[in-house]
Amino acid sequence: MNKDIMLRREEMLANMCDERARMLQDQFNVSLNHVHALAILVSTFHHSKYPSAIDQKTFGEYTERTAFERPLTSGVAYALKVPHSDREHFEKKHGWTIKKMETENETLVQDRIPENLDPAPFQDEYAPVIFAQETVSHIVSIDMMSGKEDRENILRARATGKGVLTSPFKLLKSNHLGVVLTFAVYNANLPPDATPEQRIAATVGYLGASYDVPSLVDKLLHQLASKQTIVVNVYDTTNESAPITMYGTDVVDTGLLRISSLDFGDPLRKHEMHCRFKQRP
Ligand code: WA2
Repeated sequence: MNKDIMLRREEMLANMCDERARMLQDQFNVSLNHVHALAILVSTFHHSKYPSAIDQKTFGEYTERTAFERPLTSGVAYALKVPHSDREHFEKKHGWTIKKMETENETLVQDRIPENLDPAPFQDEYAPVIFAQETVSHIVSIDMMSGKEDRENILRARATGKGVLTSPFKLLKSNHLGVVLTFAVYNANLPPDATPEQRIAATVGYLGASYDVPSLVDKLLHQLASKQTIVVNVYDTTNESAPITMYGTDVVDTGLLRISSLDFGDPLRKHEMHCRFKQRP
């Protein structure tokens, strides 16, 4: 093929891929900022006001009405930090027991409603969801610390004060891989240089958002007229030797490959977008 045409093809693929990567990154960043603001909302109107100005109904309505501000998210929820010593009092007050997250035996577990889940076994502390957007109401009363990915996120979010992301994993009641973004909620306005110990001690809860990556990225890419031209894959490349596919199907080698970088704001996680033309020239 003509060298000039080859170069232009390469440039075209690079531009299309970079544009899509930037769109995805920007939309993620927009929703990250709004999830952060929700964490401050809960701190202000639930923890710093007596009596609290937020209950499930208020939280459900507010998060549903502001869902347009959080592109790519499938739902937001708030989990409370409950030490074991407070468990009995907490369960009496809410009229339900803290439930264990069950991920094994998917088909059966997927259909279970919270009332039928097993109580969480003894732990030093729990993170039961007390408020949820309608779209993720199935996680209310579940101890988020009983799920591996959610637990790691909670521990890292509260020690750092930053928004943190999980590796891709299968979300509850979803057939897709997704990720969870978590912000800790503190009972005081901590200085930016607070130590992890001070942060952990000041933690009162965790505001989280779930991202059903395949359906949400699909929606985003459909807004652009490129579906017929290029194939897009998104990977979690945190472990360079074992990338995890977050979006897209098996790769067919059609010659050119463009890798655009993606930054979702969590320095511990690395992501990439890979683009190819659908057809060989
Ligand atoms: N949200 C929705 N679906 C899930 C999930 C989750 N976590 N985990 C597994 N499936 C309340 O970080 C605190 C949300 C966890 C926040």
